[in-house]
Amino acid sequence: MTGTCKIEGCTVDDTGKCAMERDPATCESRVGVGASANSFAITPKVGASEEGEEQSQNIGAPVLESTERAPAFPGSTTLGLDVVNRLMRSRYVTSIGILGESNSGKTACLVSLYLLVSNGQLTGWTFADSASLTGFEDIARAARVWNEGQPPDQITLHTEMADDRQPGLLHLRLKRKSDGQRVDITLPDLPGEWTEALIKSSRSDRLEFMRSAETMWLVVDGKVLRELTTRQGAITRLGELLGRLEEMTKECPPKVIVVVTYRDKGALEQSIRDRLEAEIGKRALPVEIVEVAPVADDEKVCNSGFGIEALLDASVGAAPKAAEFWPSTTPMAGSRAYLGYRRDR
Ligand SMILES: Nc1nc2c(ncn2[C@@H]2O[C@H](COP(=O)(O)OP(=O)(O)OP(=O)(O)O)[C@@H](O)[C@H]2O)c(=O)[nH]1
Ligand SMILES: [Mg+2]
Repeated sequence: MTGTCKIEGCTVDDTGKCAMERDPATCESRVGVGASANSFAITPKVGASEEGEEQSQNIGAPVLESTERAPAFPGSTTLGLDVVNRLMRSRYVTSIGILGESNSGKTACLVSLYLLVSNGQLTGWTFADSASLTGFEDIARAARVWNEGQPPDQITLHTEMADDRQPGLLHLRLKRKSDGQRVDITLPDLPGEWTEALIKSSRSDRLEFMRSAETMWLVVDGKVLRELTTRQGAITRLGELLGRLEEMTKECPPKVIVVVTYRDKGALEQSIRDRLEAEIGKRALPVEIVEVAPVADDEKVCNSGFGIEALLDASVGAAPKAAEFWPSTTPMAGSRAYLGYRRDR
């Protein structure tokens, strides 16, 4: 006898295979199987009915269990540099760089530009296309959430990057009404910390992509500039930022636009403007000052979106004046040099 089987050499206990090639559960040679063999004979019937019920319940259910997966991180809705590079290979794209401290109004300018162009409220431009509509929608969403008819305190939220080292870019294709020219622009939405790190510690590795920018917006918080106690600090930091930028873009200096927000608090006083210009004058970069109000608290002073079109025109250039097709030139006496040549001799 071997194990539970009476037959010498049967390995049913180890291998599960009966030496007599019978069903191990019902083989009579196995010790103690007789009784259980009967129960085996009955149970399959009960099991079969249960199984049948179970099967009928499972009709229409998914055939395979879904595998347990860790939730994926949401994809970035702004464009990565690789996508923008591909875009730039296919057509001319004007790259605009945006720098500015936290809460200066960088994102608000982007939201305002997007809302103005998507609602057809720019006089000289119309919307043609965008490769990052969801990116614009994401930053514009907060502007649409009103509390019982009141606009929110914060129109935009502090910009946070999914990847602290990779910039996210937004793309717009606009059609200039005056000459029908289509212009592609890319604009980054970066957190203010990137600019603050550039000013404080000259950290510019993350801003490498901005070296190719044709135009650079340096956004300055107009509220801080208007406040006497914070004014000098803001002007000094702007000067330092201009210095860093000059250093960064030595080979190909961009056109710089100092964008002063909070125009809804009134036009910048001449004395503040003079001090700004004096600080700017210390640098070699060409700089223009544009006052904007992407969001206006007081619409009596100016509407939301004030100055954004001027900023766009200053960034991509207004349409060149069309040359007169056939200018009439009345000949002046003695001006026909060829015919008059040596006539006097
Ligand atoms: N009234 C008024 N509010 C403004 C103006 N510009 C910006 N704001 C407000 O300032 C807040 C901060 O502006 P953001 O555009 O988020 O600032 P940011 O530079 O993107 O800030 P970070 O993302 O933190 O770097 C916004 O929620 C607006 O409500 C403006 O011209 N007028
Ligand atoms: Mg922001």
